[in-house]
Amino acid sequence: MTPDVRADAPDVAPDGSPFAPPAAHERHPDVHDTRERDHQVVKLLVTGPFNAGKTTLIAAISHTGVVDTDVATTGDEARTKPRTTVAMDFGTYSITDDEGRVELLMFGTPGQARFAFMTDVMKGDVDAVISVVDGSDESTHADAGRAMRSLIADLHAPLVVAVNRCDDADRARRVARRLGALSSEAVLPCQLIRPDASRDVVVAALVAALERLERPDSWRPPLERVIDALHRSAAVAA
Ligand SMILES: Nc1nc2c(ncn2[C@@H]2O[C@H](COP(=O)(O)OP(=O)(O)O)[C@@H](O)[C@H]2O)c(=O)[nH]1
Ligand SMILES: [Mg+2]
Repeated sequence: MTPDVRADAPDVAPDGSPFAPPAAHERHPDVHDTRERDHQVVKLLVTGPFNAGKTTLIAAISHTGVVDTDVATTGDEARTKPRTTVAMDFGTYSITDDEGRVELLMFGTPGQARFAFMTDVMKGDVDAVISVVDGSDESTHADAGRAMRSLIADLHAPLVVAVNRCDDADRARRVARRLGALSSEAVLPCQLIRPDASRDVVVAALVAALERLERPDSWRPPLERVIDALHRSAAVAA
């Protein structure tokens, strides 16, 4: 039997309840568009293989204690380090000034290949991505390359490659290119064990976000304010 469809019938949801499309102001919003002018959020994804230095980077910047999900490592990985991230690391860096509040949210993915889907989920909704790789341990580069190529496929946010445990810019560039980074992507050699190196990497990611700004011009000042604050905190720490 064909369903009884009347032009004047109210919309009905599949469960039979009355359904009307939400008004424009009720629709689930893009968080960036609806956030109040004086409270902006900037999101960074920190990704890369196991033991590269991701948690160290987030912990160096975060104002709040990093919400980590590190647990005792098992199997072969236990030989590399005793604890490892199994869900997301989460850290924040907030500034409040005359213009209002800007919150930098940093999300760190677990490094093991079995968690690669989390990077795929997150990479579509951040302002920039930091890929941390270990410049000193080539045995990690096969995994790092697979992760990098998968990350870059259909990535719209700008990418900064942080080659950790490395001091040489040429070597860092060579490592990043070998792992699949494009020549247009920023590459930084760094020692993330030093907090100022973490700051430099985060600033580079925010600068890359500024340069690739696809959001309205109103996004420029919040990004610039976070960059300024990070520069100032670096000067104070020095
Ligand atoms: N020597 C040295 N150790 C580092 C550096 N960065 C991180 N580490 C150490 O390497 C280990 C793994 O770092 P972690 O941030 O947990 O790696 P993740 O698995 O990518 O989150 C930790 O014990 C860090 O303290 C670095 O630049 N130099
Ligand atoms: Mg970690």
